[in-house]
Amino acid sequence: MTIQWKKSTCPYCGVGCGLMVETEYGKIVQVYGMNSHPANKGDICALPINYPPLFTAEGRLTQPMIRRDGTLSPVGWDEAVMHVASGLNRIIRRYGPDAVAFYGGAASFTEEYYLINKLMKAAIGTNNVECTARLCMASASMGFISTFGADAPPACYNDIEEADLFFIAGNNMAVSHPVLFRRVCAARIKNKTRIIVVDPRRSETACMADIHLQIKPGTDVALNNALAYILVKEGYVDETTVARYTIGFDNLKEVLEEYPPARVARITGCTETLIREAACIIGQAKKMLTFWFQGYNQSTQAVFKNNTLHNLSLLTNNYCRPGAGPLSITGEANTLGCRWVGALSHLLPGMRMVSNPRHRQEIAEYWDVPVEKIQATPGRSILDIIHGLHAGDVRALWVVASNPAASLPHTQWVEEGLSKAELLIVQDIFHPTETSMLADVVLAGAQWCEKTGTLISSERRIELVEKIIDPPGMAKSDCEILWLIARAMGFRKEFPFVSPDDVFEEWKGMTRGRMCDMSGVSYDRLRDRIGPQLPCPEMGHPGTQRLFADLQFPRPDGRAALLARDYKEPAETTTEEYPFVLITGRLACHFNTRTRTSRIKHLNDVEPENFVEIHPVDAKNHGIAEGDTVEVTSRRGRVCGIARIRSRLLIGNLFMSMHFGKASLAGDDKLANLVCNPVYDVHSKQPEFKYCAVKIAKSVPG
Ligand SMILES: Nc1nc2c(c(=O)[nH]1)N[C@H]1C(S)=C(S)[C@@H](COP(=O)(O)OP(=O)(O)OC[C@H]3O[C@@H](n4cnc5c(=O)[nH]c(N)nc54)[C@H](O)[C@@H]3O)O[C@H]1N2
Ligand SMILES: Nc1nc2c(c(=O)[nH]1)N[C@H]1C(S)=C(S)[C@@H](COP(=O)(O)OP(=O)(O)OC[C@H]3O[C@@H](n4cnc5c(=O)[nH]c(N)nc54)[C@H](O)[C@@H]3O)O[C@H]1N2
Ligand code: SF4
Ligand SMILES: [Mo]
Repeated sequence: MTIQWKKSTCPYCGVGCGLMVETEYGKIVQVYGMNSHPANKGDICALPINYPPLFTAEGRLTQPMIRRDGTLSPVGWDEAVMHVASGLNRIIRRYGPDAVAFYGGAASFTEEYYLINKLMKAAIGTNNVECTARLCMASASMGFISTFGADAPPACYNDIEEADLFFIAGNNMAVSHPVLFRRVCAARIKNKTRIIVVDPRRSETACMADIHLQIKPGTDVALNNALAYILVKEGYVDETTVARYTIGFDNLKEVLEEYPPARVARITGCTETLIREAACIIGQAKKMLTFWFQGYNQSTQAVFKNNTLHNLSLLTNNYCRPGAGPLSITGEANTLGCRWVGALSHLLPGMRMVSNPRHRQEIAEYWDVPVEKIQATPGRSILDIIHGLHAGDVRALWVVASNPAASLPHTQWVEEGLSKAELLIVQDIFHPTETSMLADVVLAGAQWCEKTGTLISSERRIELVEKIIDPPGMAKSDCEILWLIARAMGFRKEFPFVSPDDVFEEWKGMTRGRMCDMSGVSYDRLRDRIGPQLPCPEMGHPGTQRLFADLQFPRPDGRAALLARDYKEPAETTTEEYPFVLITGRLACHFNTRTRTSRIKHLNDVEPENFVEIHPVDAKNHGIAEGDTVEVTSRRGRVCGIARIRSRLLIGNLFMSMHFGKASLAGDDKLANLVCNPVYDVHSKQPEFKYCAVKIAKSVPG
């Protein structure tokens, strides 16, 4: 047959849209939305529909490379694998296991992270395993754990059509999750579902809102507390019902006294009337569905923002019923799978924690290693890995499917750290990327449709993504590269795998009886069929649509915690010298660091260069006209962009996209992270990408 169709799942964002991939004479020619998929029902956005050029795009890695005399030169796999394995072993022998670290992207398959966890946390004996979930979902994860007792997103997409109110905070879903946003918009028209948006910009999403609370950046905790204050004072809280499934109400009430709407109006810059109106809509709603994202997660108050949002759902009994609850959408395709397989330095596979002795024991038994081999303290978070590289405590870093030189804050500091590594291994599908340019070894991976593995979407749905075509040249699947290196390091017995299916079967055993139970899942079950929502404990089990429907939470007393959280200002405040707040975020036509979307003409032509959004009043005061090149400078660096004068911003705020790095011909001064602040929320270790103090000036040519 010359033309064939194969089911797949989108490799970009965490909505997990079902796709159909068409091959003609063995080449991928088209990608469509899958009509029968429950997430997207045939819909698709601009990113995957434009994927096919990427299979033959310029810069595609087809074989490994090793740096010699300053230059990266092509080598065979045997040499590359031996070089990496002996380099890692040498560093471990000389400096101990914690001198090596791993960092990966959260679009990688769960199987890939299972292998890396086993290699690092059991075979080598370090917990230095991190992934981009740290930049993306670590705060949502800690928010769930502190309020409900487990990192278990309870709601599902079908709640969208059931809800009568959407509360969307710091989530520009019109841009970042367009397919889901179209379901939100359809529900708004069909069911008259109301929408409250909280965002310092009048974002594409805010344009659809009944109420837009255009708060000053970073003030969400104060706002959520004021909303809770009004709900309590105006009698919208049924205290007897709430007391049945929560703890902490009295303490919360006491702290809320500090947040009367008049005070919070001053903190947030929103009027008291608007805050009261929003609170009344929440109080009257029967089914409120909440969405939140990087406007919450990427801040030094991130976990508190999450907690105070969950307070609103719990106080109004908007929990675990169809249409009501927190619907936490993830960023990259497998960010939930990454969390559940333990791809962060404080986690172990199957929703376990390194600090929990019982969890360590269970994992050690399963992996047949002495329990002492698994360290009892969390490894370094990614920013702490960069600190470690600077200090010489971390000597080797292995990066797979991520581009930290472009995506971490304070680029110069990150690049200097990466350059200090004795061994920097970068496993990507393209070269050069900002990170691969600094590598000692570059490993050529296979991409989407060229390899097989599983992803878990934001509504806990597991899907199999299968290999449809061969990778180009000598490129290999990430799983194969991982097990080849593990075996070459001496761990043959622990890594006997020959296919991703073998890896899945071993990993699946670790989920038995856990909230991510996938005992009822196999590659055969997933092949050509829609995957179930987890947990799915038995083969015949249909999967689980919603969690905690019985209002029993996995906390010691079975009740969710209403947490009293105080508002604090972001880490860096504006000064006379740095009077502006810079917000960074996303565009519809680019994905993250643009290694892929910059290679797709259709997408790149829409936004070929970075820009700086500025309010008309600020532009006038600084003599800036539309289209001028402007410089944005923080205490750490300087970035340039084309001025876009937009009244959708608040006066004193600027917005830049995060996407434009150095390797993409955009120029080496266009990357927003050159100026961003490398500080994090102490509870989640997620960086504050959404707030830094800057100044602005028109560029003077020459
Ligand atoms: N097209 C496209 N889609 C993507 C991606 C992409 O790169 N391109 N990336 C994917 C990934 S990895 C992720 S994590 C998601 C991210 O998806 P989103 O979080 O929706 O995207 P962002 O643009 O980073 O930020 C969202 C909003 O937060 C607002 N914000 C900033 N500060 C604050 C604040 O203090 N409070 C509040 N309430 N809001 C604030 C910003 O103004 C912005 O509108 O998108 C995913 N989808
Ligand atoms: N200023 C600012 N910075 C941010 C953010 C922000 O809002 N503002 N958001 C943060 C967030 S939420 C995220 S998730 C991160 C994302 O940060 P990154 O993960 O660093 O960004 P990506 O561009 O998604 O990088 C993915 C890399 O994997 C490669 N790749 C793709 N598929 C494969 C594969 O199958 N195998 C291999 N081996 N490689 C592959 C791509 O070529 C690319 O180099 O950025 C963060 N940085
Ligand atoms: S919304 Fe997300 S998962 Fe769906 S097609 Fe677009 S990028 Fe892919
Ligand atoms: Mo993300």
